Amino acid sequence: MTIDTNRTDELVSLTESSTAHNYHPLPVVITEGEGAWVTDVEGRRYLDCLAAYSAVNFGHRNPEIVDAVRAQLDRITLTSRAFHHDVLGPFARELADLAGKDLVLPMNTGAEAVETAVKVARKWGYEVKGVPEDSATIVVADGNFHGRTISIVSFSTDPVARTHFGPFTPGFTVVPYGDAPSLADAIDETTVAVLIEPIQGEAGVLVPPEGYLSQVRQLCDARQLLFIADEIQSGLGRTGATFACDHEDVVPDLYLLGKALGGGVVPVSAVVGNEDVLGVIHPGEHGSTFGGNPLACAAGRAVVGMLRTGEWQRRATSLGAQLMERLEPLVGHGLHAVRGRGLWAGVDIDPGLMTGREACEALLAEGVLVKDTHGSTIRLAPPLVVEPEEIDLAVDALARVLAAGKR
Ligand code: IF1
Repeated sequence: MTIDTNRTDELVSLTESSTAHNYHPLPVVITEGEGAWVTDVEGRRYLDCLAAYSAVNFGHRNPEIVDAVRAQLDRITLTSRAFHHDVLGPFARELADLAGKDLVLPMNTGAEAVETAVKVARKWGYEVKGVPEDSATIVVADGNFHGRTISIVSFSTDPVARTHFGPFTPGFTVVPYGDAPSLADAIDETTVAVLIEPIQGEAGVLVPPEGYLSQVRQLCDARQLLFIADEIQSGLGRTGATFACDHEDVVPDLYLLGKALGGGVVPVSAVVGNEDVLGVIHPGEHGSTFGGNPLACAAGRAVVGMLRTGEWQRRATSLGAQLMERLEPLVGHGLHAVRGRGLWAGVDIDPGLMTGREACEALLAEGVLVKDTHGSTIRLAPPLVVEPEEIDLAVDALARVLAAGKR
């Protein structure tokens, strides 16, 4: 049966003729979503195993989040921070309490949270630690992904993210990820912070060696540095804990949150920390038009409320165990390796079999949406509402794709 793809083709060419080509999407045009499933303009359904890079942890159009946002839409959506509004205080207190911290600095995108943290760390370095003015350095890890702004790509190690975007922002030192001794060696009198992802997402869901986060924490304590954990992708339930740092009982000085904090409905990000760090920022020194807006805070409150009971974290743990149990037997049968934590897996396909993109296209034809990272690695991160039988469906589809690729 030939499927009519006119509508898809029409919309793809309209998009491609009307937008800058900063992405190379798979040839699917999505028009609806609910829970872990999306539907394209031809009426075909797909299991979404990307969840917008963990921004849709709670499922497409989660009813609790949509209801909270819908109610806020009928009250007020934006005041700017020139005035108070009645949702920011409750949201910030509830989020700070979830993180065991004093204060929240609300922003919108993950990159803004990262940029905010860089500014806070530098200011803290000059005003609290006493680092000489304009000399602050921050240690970051190779393979990092923290966003797309000029300062953030200044410390990226991915040529695709950096080429022809110079000149770059100084003040960053790159060390191998997961290697505490090299981190120790990189610290000097100008160092003010260490910024890392507790699990590297874009690098392919790289879980650092057990104890690495604790070593980073100890080094930061010993050398009076801020430990900044970018939990924008790893946080808020994805790894089976509220924060990925929780797996080592490590508490960073600043949590960077985003993506799922807005429930996949509105952009919400935040820098969460204690007064002795975030207190270096005074009125007029930092902010954003939409940061902490009522609509964002309504979504954020719903998300924080959902995370408070631990059920979403437990769900990610059990579904993640099932996912890994199903993936592991494929190693040596088309897969080179699988790794991950909670409901988040990085899958290295045998490069001789197919590229990551080819795997994504083949899985698309099987009704499963995934995204490659680099080379032949794909990530699997369905919304945490996914059902056990749907985990099986996704892995069965991958097994079929690998078997077909072998011929
Ligand atoms: C794209 C992946 C890319 C992030 C971490 C900060 C940010 C991100 C750990 C910035 C954003 C997104 C960006 C998006 C695709 C996705 C991504 F890593 F998740 F896979 F690009 F590498 N810290 N990651 O993962 O947050 O400003 O985007 O809200 O740029 O295509 P943002």
